[in-house]
Amino acid sequence: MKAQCWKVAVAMGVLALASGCAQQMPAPEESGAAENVVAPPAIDNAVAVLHPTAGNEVSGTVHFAREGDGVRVSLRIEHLSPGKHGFHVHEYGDCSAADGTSAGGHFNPFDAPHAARDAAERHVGDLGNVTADDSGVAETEFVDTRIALQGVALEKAASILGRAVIVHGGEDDLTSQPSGDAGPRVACGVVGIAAAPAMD
Ligand SMILES: [Cu+2]
Ligand SMILES: [Zn+2]
Repeated sequence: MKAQCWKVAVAMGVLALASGCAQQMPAPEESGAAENVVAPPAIDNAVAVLHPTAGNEVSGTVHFAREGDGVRVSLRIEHLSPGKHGFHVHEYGDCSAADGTSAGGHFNPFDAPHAARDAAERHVGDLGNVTADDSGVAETEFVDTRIALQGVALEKAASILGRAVIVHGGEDDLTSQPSGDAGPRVACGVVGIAAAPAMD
């Protein structure tokens, strides 16, 4: 970049680069490998499509959307037994095992105890329970400030991209270690990057 251009760039920020000065920048191919490494973009939306583990029929969709200082979780899960079911983010985005155990334990990057979603100390993945009605459907939404999406930096929060959402056959008692004694894993889905929701 020529010296004149630097002065304009300093004065105007990136706008200068977007206009005339940009044409004097070296093309990316010419500038060496290091400059082809870009910071990961911020992610505003993610989704986990839940598939049943062996012997179960539980399925559903969980949407994650950045909202203020947190992430809004919106879910609909079907074919559950009526009542409460443990609902967590587990460490690995691997639903390959028939019983879902390949997803590992609860996502716990800060070495905290298992606890309720509103506890001061908890696994990042501790999202408590979802409650299915008499027809086996759980449908709810809430905002959580401990799970995050890429590009969000909150205290004691961590990105859940690439991890797995697990739904359990039983209720998370919110106290038993290490995972709330919530019973078998009945559905599993990997958290992936999603498009922004379509506007109505
Ligand atoms: Cu779990
Ligand atoms: Zn936990």
